[in-house]
Amino acid sequence: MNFAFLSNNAFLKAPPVSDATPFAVAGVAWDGSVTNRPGARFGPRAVREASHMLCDATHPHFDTSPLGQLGDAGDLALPNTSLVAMREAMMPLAEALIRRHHMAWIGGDHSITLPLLRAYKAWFGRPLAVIHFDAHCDTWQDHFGEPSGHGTWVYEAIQEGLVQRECMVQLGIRSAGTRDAREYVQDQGGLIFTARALRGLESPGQLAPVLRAIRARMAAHGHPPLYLSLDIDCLDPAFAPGTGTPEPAGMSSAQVASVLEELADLNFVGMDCVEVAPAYDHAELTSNAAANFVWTYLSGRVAATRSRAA
Ligand SMILES: [Mn+2]
Repeated sequence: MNFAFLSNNAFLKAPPVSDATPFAVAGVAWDGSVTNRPGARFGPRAVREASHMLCDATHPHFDTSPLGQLGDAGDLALPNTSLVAMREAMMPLAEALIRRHHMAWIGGDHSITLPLLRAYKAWFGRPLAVIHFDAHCDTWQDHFGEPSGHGTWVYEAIQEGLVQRECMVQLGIRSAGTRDAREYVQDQGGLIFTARALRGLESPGQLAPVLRAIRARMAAHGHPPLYLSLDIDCLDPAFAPGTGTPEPAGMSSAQVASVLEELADLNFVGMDCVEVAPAYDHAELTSNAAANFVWTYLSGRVAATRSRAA
């Protein structure tokens, strides 16, 4: 099975995954659960392509490069139409990679995060903390007549006990939605920083109260294994037009970068970057932003490992 949209390039031109690559990237080229514009199945290929501009991949903030420790596992071979069949097929593939590598997953639509969290919970034997960037709360309990989709995973993950509720943190939320959906995470004990609450806070200094609150929350709960789920539509469409459900008045690339860089020492165990739909992109803005965030995350992990060893 080899669909035309699967990638034949590699993130940062990294070699294939092996025992010599503690970090790995894998694509999940699935977009069968989108509610508006389809096309995120082409995300992995576009994000990898964009990553090639990063050359030696030495990150200017961390002064380190993931290259040398990073492998690319390619795109997971998955069924193409059924959400249930996709998730079933994905679990053993994800588990095998999680056991051997610190993973960055490139979507695909956001429905891939639920099976990933199931795999992480099984591996760690405990619920995870999650930092979730998104324009959408993804706490809807009905997906246009279906029980599950790309806008339900937060609700499902909390209901299933995959997430430690107090350590569920959302940033950038701003889409239409009723109060019970929009504020569900907060009602469950978690933290929400809406796009409106984050307006004008872009530098590390401006974001200090937000960063402090997130750190305090993780510390208060003993720093559970922390997962980053980054929906590229957290960004304003000016920064990321190439996505299925764009929402104006969103975050800036610099704002997201500040958060990722400043929190890089937290106990991250994996990440995904989802919802890049290249057909709606302009000048590769969106895939460049996604590649940059995945690279920043991986560079931060390498830097954190280095400082722990020192
Ligand atoms: Mn979204």
